[in-house]
Amino acid sequence: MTTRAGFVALIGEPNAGKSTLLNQMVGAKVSIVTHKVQTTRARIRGVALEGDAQIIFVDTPGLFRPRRRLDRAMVAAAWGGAADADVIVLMIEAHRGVTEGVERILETLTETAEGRTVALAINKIDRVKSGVLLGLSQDLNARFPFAQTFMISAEKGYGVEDLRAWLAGEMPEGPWLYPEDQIADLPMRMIAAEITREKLTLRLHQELPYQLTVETESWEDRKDGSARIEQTVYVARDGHKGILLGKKGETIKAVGQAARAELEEMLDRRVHLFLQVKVRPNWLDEAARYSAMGLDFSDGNT
Ligand SMILES: Nc1nc2c(ncn2[C@@H]2O[C@H](COP(=O)(O)OP(=O)(O)OP(=O)(O)O)[C@@H](O)[C@H]2O)c(=O)[nH]1
Ligand SMILES: [Mg+2]
Repeated sequence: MTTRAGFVALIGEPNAGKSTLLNQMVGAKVSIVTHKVQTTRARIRGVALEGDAQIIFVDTPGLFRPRRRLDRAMVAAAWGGAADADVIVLMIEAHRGVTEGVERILETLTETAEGRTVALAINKIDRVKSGVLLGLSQDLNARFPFAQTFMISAEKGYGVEDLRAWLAGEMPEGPWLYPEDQIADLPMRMIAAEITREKLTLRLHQELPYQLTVETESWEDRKDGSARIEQTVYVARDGHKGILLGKKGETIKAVGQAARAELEEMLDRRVHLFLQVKVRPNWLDEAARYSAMGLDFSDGNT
């Protein structure tokens, strides 16, 4: 049997639904999802099989105008993912249409993606009347030579199979790159940290989710089959620590419970999760924090 294998980068504005699509393609939660922008911080791979093809989806951080070092490193990671991929899928939100952000992405694609296979996925079609889709698709196709256009709902799964089947056909011939049963290549320690960050992002308001990072400090597989996991949440200010802890530690407790419940389900075993909050005013400029997130610190240089 001839096999195929290749990389598909999912790019788009923050919140476009890239991580939701990755999870839908893989059939499991590999990348965290929230209703807030800039949830994904680094490239996250998920593996899907379609007939004789192994498709390695690369979820990327959203593309936006970066302000901080972390933002720049995230945007660089996203474009880096696109540069390495066999196929790029640009995701657009149907109800938002061609925003300024989308225009900027199309400009960069025009400059950098010459001769590459770029597909358009108009996502969240469940949020619009079908009448608007044709016009949006025509508008976008007039702006960039997309190889193919798909109308999808990453969340509901509409159109996702068609997209996957088409992508499989675009994959170059070659041996599979991951074992057949592997769906992700992020270390479990990192997935565990991401899950905690997802729960923090869901619970905290305004700027706070963007001012913190989570690292797994230790992971002990115990004799009784349970896992003991210690994590540190780094925040930049004393005030943030107070908000994170909440009254009588209620907030951090609720976050820990939600993260633990999800980890237990994912790992199918008992989990003891310990969260510690550390104030580290300069964590956003510390190289070690970036490598823990899977980002290149030097990408943040101006
Ligand atoms: N209604 C609707 N909501 C969707 C769909 N796909 C994703 N969403 C929602 O859109 C929000 C953002 O989804 P994500 O998958 O985190 O988006 P993202 O592109 O990965 O965002 P960043 O990581 O911030 O760049 C979440 O609340 C999703 O549930 C869809 O097809 N329909
Ligand atoms: Mg994401």
